[in-house]
Amino acid sequence: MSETELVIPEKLNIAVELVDKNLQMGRGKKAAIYYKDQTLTYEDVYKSVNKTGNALKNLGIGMEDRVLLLLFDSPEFVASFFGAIKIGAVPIPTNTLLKARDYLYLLNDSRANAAIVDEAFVPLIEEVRSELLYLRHVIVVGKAGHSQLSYEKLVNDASDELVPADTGKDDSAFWLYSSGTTGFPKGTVHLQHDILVAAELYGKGILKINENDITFSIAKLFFAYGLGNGLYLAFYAGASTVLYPDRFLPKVYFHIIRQYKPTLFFGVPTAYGAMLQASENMSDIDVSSIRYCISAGEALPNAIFEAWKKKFNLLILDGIGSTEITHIFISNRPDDYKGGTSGKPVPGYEAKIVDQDGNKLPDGEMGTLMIKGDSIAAYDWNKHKKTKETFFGPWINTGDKYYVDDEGYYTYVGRGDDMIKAGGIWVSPIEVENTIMEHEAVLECGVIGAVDNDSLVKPKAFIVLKEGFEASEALTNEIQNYVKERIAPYKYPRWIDYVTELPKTATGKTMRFMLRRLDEE
Ligand code: 3UK
Repeated sequence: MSETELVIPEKLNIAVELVDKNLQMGRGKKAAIYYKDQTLTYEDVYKSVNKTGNALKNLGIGMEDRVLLLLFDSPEFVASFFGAIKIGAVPIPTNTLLKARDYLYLLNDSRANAAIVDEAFVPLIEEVRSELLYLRHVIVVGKAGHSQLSYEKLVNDASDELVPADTGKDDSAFWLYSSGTTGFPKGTVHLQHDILVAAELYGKGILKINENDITFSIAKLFFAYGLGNGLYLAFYAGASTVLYPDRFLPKVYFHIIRQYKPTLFFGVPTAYGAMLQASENMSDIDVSSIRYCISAGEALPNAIFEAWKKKFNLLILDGIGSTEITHIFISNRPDDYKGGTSGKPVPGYEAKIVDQDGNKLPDGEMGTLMIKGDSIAAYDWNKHKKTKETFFGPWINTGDKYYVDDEGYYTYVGRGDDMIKAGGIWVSPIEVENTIMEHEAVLECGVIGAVDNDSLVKPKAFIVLKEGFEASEALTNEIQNYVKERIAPYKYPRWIDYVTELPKTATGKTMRFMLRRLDEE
């Protein structure tokens, strides 16, 4: 589609565009969400959104107030996300894999005055509650305690009619926290029109999503990737989505596919690798409903792309997206793909590869990938310097190193910073290093991304031990568990190398690029 076809109205509330519009289009009785053994129609969703919006309003929450969501993929997530947006408040879907200290940081940094949390997370919130500076209401999906409010009760008591807040296309709509190099995540501020642009350009433009589609995403809704796949790409087209609240295992993916018959399957490279392996001893696989598989989060190795095509006769369309750009902006497409590459820019976005001074490089040369497009976030909350380093007028610096070949395909080469993408999820080496450093045996350490047998990147630690401690498998296990207990478990180092010293700059900073070179040898 050309940019001119998408007209963004001045007055815009994205909850109305994605929910109410479907009723206006006669889809009230159509399935919007498949969840466990329930089917929720667009009318069901519309009412639950209105009720949740009213429930928040009744608590005094209004325009621009932040509402943190700590929820599993569920109808309550959808109602809370759009309910908040509909009243002009700003939902912040939050990673459910974190620890109490992380939630303390997120709640204080965002100054959310309400949080809607699943009962499973109540102990984590209560653990830090006395340190929370701004949070006024803890609304619990499930069993609420003394100092909390019951989501169910608030929603039951609320009206199912709600006039949307008078928001414009450039009002804040939602935030997503994304890990930064320092270890502290940054709140990425998205506006009302960002989702509209992403859904039109990528969802309709590349995937040709229509109301007959059923999407299924293994990336959860709290990830920018999952939020698109599992929610707004589907709702924008009046399609249906399968939501699954629990942890995934490769076999479970296949069972869900057989049960709900999705037409679009969204995975990450690590999951495709694990599914290929699990499929070896499964006899009840049926993927015949799938039109295309999609991969993002990290580069899809060509070997996985080829093996999947051979085994299931299905294409995996690799595309690169980011939290800041809302969704995928360079992608392979059904009729134009090349394994091992991210494909070509999604029409409506522009890409350029630049050198250190920001000058465009000739094709074939590796440099920093810059993107221009109208779904790019407005700024990073309360991070002025980071905002200046990232956003350049209509362009954004992705922080990724790419080159474009003579056929126009973009190939990912690596990050421009030390950040690690493991299983499609950000890991800050500094956060892992700081945690390992607290272990009594550790004198110094450096963490980098290293590749496994599937060519996928995972955290690896280089450790200098204190005098009196000896390297052993038992110590490795101990340090790995130590990390898992203290920070989100997926951040633990999969390998540990014990060394006598770390490469350092003159000022004493660990040179991670030297460790990466060491690792490649
Ligand atoms: C890396 C990729 C190579 C790259 C995301 C789809 O991953 C998403 O967002 P995040 O903010 O991370 C963004 C960064 O991840 N990356 C993502 N996809 C690819 N590298 N090939 C890929 N296909 O470093 C990028 O800057 O977590 C993915 C849709 C929405 C998203 N937010």
